[in-house]
Amino acid sequence: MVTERPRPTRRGEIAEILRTKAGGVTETRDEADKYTVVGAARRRTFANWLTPVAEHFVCHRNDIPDVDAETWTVSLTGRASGALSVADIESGFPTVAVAHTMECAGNGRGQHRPETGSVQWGFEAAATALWTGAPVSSILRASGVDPPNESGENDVGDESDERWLTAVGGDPSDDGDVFARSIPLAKAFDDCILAYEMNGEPLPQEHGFPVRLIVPGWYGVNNVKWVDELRVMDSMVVDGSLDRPGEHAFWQQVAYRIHPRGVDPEPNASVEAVDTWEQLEGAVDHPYTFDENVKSVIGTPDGETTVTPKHGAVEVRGVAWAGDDAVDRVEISTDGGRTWNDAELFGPAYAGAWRLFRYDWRAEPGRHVLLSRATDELGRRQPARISEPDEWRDALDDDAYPWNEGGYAANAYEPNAVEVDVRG
Ligand SMILES: Nc1nc2c(c(=O)[nH]1)N[C@H]1C(S)=C(S)[C@@H](COP(=O)(O)O)O[C@H]1N2
Ligand SMILES: [Mo]
Repeated sequence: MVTERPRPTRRGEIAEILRTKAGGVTETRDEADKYTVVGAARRRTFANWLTPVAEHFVCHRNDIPDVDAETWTVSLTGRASGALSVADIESGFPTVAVAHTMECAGNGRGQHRPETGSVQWGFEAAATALWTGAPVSSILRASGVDPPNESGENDVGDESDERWLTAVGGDPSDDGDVFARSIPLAKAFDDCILAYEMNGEPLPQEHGFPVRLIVPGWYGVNNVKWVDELRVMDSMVVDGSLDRPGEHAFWQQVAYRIHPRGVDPEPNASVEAVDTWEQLEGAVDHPYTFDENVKSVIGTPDGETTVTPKHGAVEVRGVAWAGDDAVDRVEISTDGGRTWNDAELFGPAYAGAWRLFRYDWRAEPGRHVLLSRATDELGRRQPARISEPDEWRDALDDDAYPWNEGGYAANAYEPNAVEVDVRG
């Protein structure tokens, strides 16, 4: 399996995306020259709840497929059966919309020291959009799949139901790794959709046209673009799971696993815990990047211009999210982390999407370092920094996020500080 090969065509894709997104995004450095990656160009993207398509980051490994929406089909396989055209998906099922904060599991990788290679994201690979489509639960019921349990209460990670939904992308893979990702069937039934619109516009090519999976509150990688197969299985995808050529397990079992240096994670059929943080705390040896860890980013002031207080105050505004858990609290420091004050949460509160926060800062003239840190409803607070390599899980006891070889799921707050000049 060769996964280090550069992909020359990514340059053309990035140029085209930069053109259509007209300044809303900027290119991010990819050490390996493999990914099509652009992220929010300005910190101010994080001062708003809804991210315009033009400011929404893009991340993928293979070329965008050349799609004919008239002939595209989504095959239902494994314990499901049938095939759906795009027209079937649009008109044969209820139309719903979900809000979803998409965050690349590699967001924050560029904050690891030493560097971990690959795409050097800071905090720019996160965005919230409204996605319109058909509920996965409706599609699966219609294709003969029993819901996870009779009560209809889908407890995500419920160990009594070991079934998984594997979504497969129709993107061509030059190194033979099929883009396939598995999520527990309970999550799929709970709130996932097959989306064909983004913020009320037809799904753009680079975001998965004609249909993509949306997994609210779960890391970007689970949100398979250009879906052409949904397979209901008794385990996560492993090599040989699919009826198609190529390697099937790379994106689930090798890449996007959180592990220390020099480790090759073992593939698993299933896991004891789905919640990424619970896995990190010890439930799973080398965690899978499923739901997003609690995190926050200040959007304004953005540090680019000197600010003038109004009536003595400057509004500090930003966003905080916690995957499919709720954000409980956001604290702001305006003195580099010495003291903290509670911010107010406001605006929409959809499961799987970020919250806005604001704080009235009585700002004195001079230069100040602003920080935000969020706590989720389970009491888990963002760590201050990313650890040294090799501390692994012990880092968590030391208010640090474990440095890991793939640079995944980092949620430390100090690297996202903003320096602000206040006019006298
Ligand atoms: N088919 C397919 N789906 C994919 C990918 C990919 O390479 N191929 N990249 C994933 C990753 S790593 C991320 S972070 C999200 C990004 O979604 P966006 O480009 O719409 O922001 O798409 C995911 N879905
Ligand atoms: Mo990603």
